[in-house]
Amino acid sequence: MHADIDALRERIRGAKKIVVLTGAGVSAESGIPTFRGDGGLWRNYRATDLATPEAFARNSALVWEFYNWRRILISKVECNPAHRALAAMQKGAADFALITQNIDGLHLKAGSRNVLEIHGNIWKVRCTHCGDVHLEEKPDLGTAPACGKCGALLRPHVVWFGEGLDPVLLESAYRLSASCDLMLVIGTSAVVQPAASFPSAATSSGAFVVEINPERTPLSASVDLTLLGKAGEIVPQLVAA
Ligand code: BJW
Ligand code: ZN
Repeated sequence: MHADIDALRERIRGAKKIVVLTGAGVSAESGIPTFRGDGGLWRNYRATDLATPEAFARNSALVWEFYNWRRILISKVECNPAHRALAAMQKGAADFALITQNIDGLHLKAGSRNVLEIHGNIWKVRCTHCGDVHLEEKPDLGTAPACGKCGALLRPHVVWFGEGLDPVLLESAYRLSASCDLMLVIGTSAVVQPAASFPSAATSSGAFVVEINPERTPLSASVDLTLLGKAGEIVPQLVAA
């Protein structure tokens, strides 16, 4: 493991273009529950069952309760060593982009730039009628927040199952993945598409792909290196002087 980390640190130093793909595991050590696995439950609902347009159509108040609960939680947590180390890694890199599936905004808060939030941002809301998107800073928006422009129901500006990703972001994410020489895949179960396909786009283009996760994932068999461990413990070692 130490030899792997030393070699990877050298590889990071020499890379022309680094792309990092993150998932919920990178925020786990900040105290934000992941979607799958232990602690992925909320009031007897699976988080993934509430992250759907069908759930919102059936019971928008319940979905808003879930998102308000997460907004309140996220408003109270701090970035962790993994977020900070990725921001530091970017400072020393020639070309660096960070693609995140997380909606918590913690990469930006830690100082990362060139961040593609492909599943949206929990601090943004979108009108279900006029489509207006804006930031709402107050954590608890109640169970039926209304659009200031047209009065219709607002929804979180996030991407639920069955919804398409922003085509501009999606195209950028694929282009970045297929043009980097090093990709780090951190804290994702790699089961949700299309994000789970970015590493293979990188591999196909000849990039060296590294996975950092305490558990093996469907990606583990095809990446060049798996570092088994917590993001907050491993990532800082990759940027240590
Ligand atoms: C640690 C750690 C520590 C713990 N350190 N690590 C092709 C094949 C099959 C299905 C599909 C397909 N294409 C599309 C689909 C359907 C679907 C899908 O992928 N389903 C699969 C589950 C089967 N995909 C979609 O619907 C997507 N839309 C789409 O493709 O649209 C096509 C379309 C085109 C045109 C018109 C219409 C449609 C959209 C997917 C949106 C996902 N949304 C969510 C909710 C976002 C909002 C919110 O957060 O509330 O995104 S679901 C949830 O999963 C969330 C996450 O971003 C996403 C990924 O989860 P992630 O980050 O990997 O978290 P976990 O919990 O799964 O894993 C955590 C990992 O961390 C674990 O591995 C731990 O071991 C690890 N870990 N502690 C490091 N300390
Ligand atoms: Zn509106």
